[in-house]
Amino acid sequence: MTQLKPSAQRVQDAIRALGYNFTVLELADSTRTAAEAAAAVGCEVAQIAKSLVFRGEQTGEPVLVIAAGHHRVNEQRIADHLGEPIGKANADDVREQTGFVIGGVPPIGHARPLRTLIDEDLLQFDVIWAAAGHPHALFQLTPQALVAMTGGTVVRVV
Ligand code: 5CA
Repeated sequence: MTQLKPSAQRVQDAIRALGYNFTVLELADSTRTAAEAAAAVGCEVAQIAKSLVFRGEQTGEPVLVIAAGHHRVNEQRIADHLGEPIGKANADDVREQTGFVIGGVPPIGHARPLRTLIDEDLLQFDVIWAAAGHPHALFQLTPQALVAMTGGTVVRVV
């Protein structure tokens, strides 16, 4: 088996450390966007668990929203869950908070623990796919494992 890039290996290690055996795949095709990721593995865009970082405008606290690939997250809904207005994190914030670059941000294995909200629509699928550290890396998992691994709260995001 070929060696994973270091950022993908970090995700693979984090998966194992959490007690799961999902396998990180590095693909020739780009998986930078949800649409590209879905095309690369042959699933519905809705089965791509995309990781979006926001921050509370009052507390500055980051929050990770893991949304179904076809959804545009309603920031007001997230604000309602958190009890403060939120804004989208910029690329530098994303990197600082997660340790990964946009297009490869995984749901786990971050630089620091992140409060996590999970799109309820991901739970309808048997399997879903998430980014695994860089824009050509993904892993397949179950929605139940996503919830358990992240300790996230399942909410409506649209
Ligand atoms: N690897 C794919 C599928 S999992 C992926 O990571 N897709 S994603 O949608 O989760 O990541 C891209 C997301 O990063 C976009 O949906 C967008 O919310 C966010 N993003 C893209 N560009 C920026 C930017 N310049 N600043 C802040 N966030 C951005």
